[in-house]
Amino acid sequence: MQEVVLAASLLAIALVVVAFVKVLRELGPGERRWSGPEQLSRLRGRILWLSMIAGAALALLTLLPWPHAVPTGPAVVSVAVRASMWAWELDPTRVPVGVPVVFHATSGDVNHGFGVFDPSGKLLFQTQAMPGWVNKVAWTFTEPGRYRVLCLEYCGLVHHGMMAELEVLPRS
Ligand SMILES: [Cu+2]
Repeated sequence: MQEVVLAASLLAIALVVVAFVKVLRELGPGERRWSGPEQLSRLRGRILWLSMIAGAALALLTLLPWPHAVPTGPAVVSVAVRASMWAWELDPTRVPVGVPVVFHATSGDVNHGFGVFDPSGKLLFQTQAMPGWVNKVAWTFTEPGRYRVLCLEYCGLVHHGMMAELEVLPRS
């Protein structure tokens, strides 16, 4: 499924690039310039191209490492996550530090956003909790402590009250 989305996205990006290049080629030399002095116009053009190339490179970097394999094996801890209006059910609610934890997130009613925050309140990772679908997300906690689960997608009146706690236990 992710491969299909990636292929469709790349195809759409390629179409936009083709259209952009076609328009650029059809413009006359005078039309290609921005108004203002020639040198400033060229500088603006270079800045535009550089920022587009840097943006594309940064976007590609976010895809690495590819494929986004979810770790498996005996060392992996699985946590079942079930969202519903307006509560989280996590099973188990305690996980060990330093071990890959794979969260299997789903929902019993509408879409929710499964977000896990560290004890200082920083968002570590998130995925959608959707009805009829299980999204997997893996995380290795490096510090023991009490982590908070909050809903990141508005899902009705008591959305703000959708909280749960996940305890990360120190190595025994
Ligand atoms: Cu919600």
